[in-house]
Amino acid sequence: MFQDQKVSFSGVQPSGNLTIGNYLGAIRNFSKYSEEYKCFYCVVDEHAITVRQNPAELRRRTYETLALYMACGLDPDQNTLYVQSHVHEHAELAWILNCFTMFGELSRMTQFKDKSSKHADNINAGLFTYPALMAADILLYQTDVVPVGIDQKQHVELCRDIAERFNQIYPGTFTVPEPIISRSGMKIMSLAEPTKKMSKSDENVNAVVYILDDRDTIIRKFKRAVTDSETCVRFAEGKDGINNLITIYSCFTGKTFEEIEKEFEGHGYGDFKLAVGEVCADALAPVQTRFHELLSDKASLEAQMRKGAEEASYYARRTLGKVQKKLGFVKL
Ligand code: ATP
Ligand code: LTN
Repeated sequence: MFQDQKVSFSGVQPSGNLTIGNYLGAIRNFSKYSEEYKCFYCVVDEHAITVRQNPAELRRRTYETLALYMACGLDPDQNTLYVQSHVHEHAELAWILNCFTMFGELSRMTQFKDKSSKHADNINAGLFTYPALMAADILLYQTDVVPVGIDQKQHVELCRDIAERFNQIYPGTFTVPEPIISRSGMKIMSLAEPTKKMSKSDENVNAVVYILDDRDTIIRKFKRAVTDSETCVRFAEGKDGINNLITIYSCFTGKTFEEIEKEFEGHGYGDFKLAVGEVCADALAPVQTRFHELLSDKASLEAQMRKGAEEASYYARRTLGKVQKKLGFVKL
């Protein structure tokens, strides 16, 4: 579809304020592909409504997520940046793929199990079939690589199974995608419960560092991060809190774990926590400045959404048309 150029696709839900987990695990890695690949990065608002959203907040966060994509370095002239609900082919292909996805497969999804226990009063069918919509997002663009955090690996693997199943019946329809998980930002953990993923929907705001937190807040949150009763900064099994802080420091500075252990030899956790807070705040400062500039011009953001949706629709239409033809739908 792109004259031998490979395709990268990923998405982030506008379901909360974005965290440094989203930044290090996903968004920061998106721009790595901009030069060589044809890139589509989507604000997946249709995925977000699998749990109840406040309409005004969902709308605001959709603008914010697009602005953050750009503030994190994604150039809209080099990447197709758009909002999922602006390209109706996503929902249409999702229905078709639902018919090629098995109940047993969906039942095994960890995210479904987690979210249905968290939202026990609203275990809706959308929450259950969410991976079929995610597969549609990816397969519409004949995607080769999907940069995501490790928590999404299972969904991308299911997407591969769906693509292969479809291709077996209707050969040559979809490119089978690969998940790309960055080594460094694989899984950033909660600062309060370091065995749990840092998540934007966590109710404890002190467990989470948001990309838009100010410097003092970032430093205060790291100071309060849960660690252990040892005093020496070293990466080891069972030291989940310190391991998480070492990972974060390594992501922001590019230093290896060994270099970090050496740098903090003879220092206590207090010094180390302060250093982590400072490198994080320093790295996020330019992103925040650019974000506020972009957000202050809504008209430009909307023009951007329109341009992205037009570009994406062109490719999405082609794949959906091919799928409908293969299935035997009458084309007028
Ligand atoms: P929610 O809390 O609403 O489930 P989330 O914080 O998990 O949201 P998503 O929108 O589901 O965020 O994820 C966007 C991307 O960020 C995905 O690729 C996901 O793997 C990645 N990601 C999210 N949290 C982390 C984390 N703690 N560490 C590394 N990557 C993460
Ligand atoms: N399910 C993902 C968000 C998401 C996505 C995608 C990621 C929706 N569609 C397509 C990569 C590719 C999540 O919850 N983080």
